[in-house]
Amino acid sequence: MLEPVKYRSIFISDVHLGTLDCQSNLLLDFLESTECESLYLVGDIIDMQKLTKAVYWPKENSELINLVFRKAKRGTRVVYIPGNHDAALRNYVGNHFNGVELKDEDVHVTAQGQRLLVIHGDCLDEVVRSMDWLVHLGDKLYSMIMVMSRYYLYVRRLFGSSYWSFAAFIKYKFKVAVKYIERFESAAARLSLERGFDGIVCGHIHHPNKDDHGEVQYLNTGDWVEHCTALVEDETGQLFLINWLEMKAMLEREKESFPDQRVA
Ligand SMILES: [Mn+2]
Repeated sequence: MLEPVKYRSIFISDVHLGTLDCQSNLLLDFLESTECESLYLVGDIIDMQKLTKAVYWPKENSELINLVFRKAKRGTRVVYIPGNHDAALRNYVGNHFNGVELKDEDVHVTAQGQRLLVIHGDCLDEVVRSMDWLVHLGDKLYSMIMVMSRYYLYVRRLFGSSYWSFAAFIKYKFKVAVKYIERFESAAARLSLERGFDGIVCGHIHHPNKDDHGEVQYLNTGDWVEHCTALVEDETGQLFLINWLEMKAMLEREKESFPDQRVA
């Protein structure tokens, strides 16, 4: 076991515990390998929406929850900001559970004095919603085209080869997704600016990113379904977006190169 990496704060979101895709074993590994003063759970941690339909709860999920409570007990400030998949917890905002604070939003002040608004981000859906129909239309079109592709040769013969291009459709779909992300990011940055913050930390769209939008910083923690990312702040107040799989590989390589330094 490597010595835990120390951070001032750690932000994670979109873990979706209770779904098959959740990488709870990797998150468990990440939280066991790190220590911090503040741990922000930025929404969609427990997927209560999915759990009401089917229960999928491997033992790592319980271990993970126990570890978070243990960290809170040992003095880590743990803030849980419910998202849309764990919205039921919003009824308990303002309460503490075993040292875990439940909040609608929070303000994090970095060691450099930057004031960051911390929200899950589903409140921005309203602003971005106008794109929704386009995304859904894209999905519908995609399934339709998948079915149609079985008859591709037939269709081609019927209408000529230039009737439609699958590659062009994929390109279009990608453009819609990119546009959606861009709109979410600028809506978040705008909110941060309007409310007088230096930046915004959010999740929700499963797209990790750290970017400057004019005067404000946009920080998205990503997710533990696909990306396995976290936003971390070091002692000096610098913020980094880390990918746990890449970082773990790097730490292990370091340990191999300097074995003595790690013995303590
Ligand atoms: Mn969400």
